[in-house]
Amino acid sequence: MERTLSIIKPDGVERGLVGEVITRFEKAGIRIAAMKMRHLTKKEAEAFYAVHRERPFFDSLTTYMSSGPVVVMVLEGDQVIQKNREIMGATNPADAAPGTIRKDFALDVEKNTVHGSDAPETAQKEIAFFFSELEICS
Ligand code: YYY
Ligand code: MG
Repeated sequence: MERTLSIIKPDGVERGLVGEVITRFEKAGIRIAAMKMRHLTKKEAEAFYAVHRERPFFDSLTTYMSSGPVVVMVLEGDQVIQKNREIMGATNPADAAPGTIRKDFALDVEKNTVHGSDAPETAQKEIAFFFSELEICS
């Protein structure tokens, strides 16, 4: 059993896609173990995406991620890190496979509707960024 962090980004919340995204997870047999809504500060968004600090898109990305509320979830399941990445699709919706969340809903490479951890170490770090162990229902 594995855990990953999922975020429905401001463009997803604003366009009323929360239910649609969660439905896709649940239909894939993924369990939601924790969930909350947050409006990140710019500083929090910068801390969350610190690994991208040197990238040219960092300021725009963190301004966008703090522009409105997000829904943050811990997903649980067998190989859920990889499974979630598959359901999300490629970072750039132009490259995303048909039937993925990003192909169906992302507006562009920045406003791409969802975040998902990319490896076990990052999943652990990202979950701890938002949730205490007590908030996770295993
Ligand atoms: O993990 P994933 O979200 O698929 O992509 P990352 O390469 O980790 O980039 C994080 C985040 O940064 C991406 O979801 C949108 C934004 N971004 C961007 O705005 N422009 C790029 N050229 C690459 C990434
Ligand atoms: Mg990433």
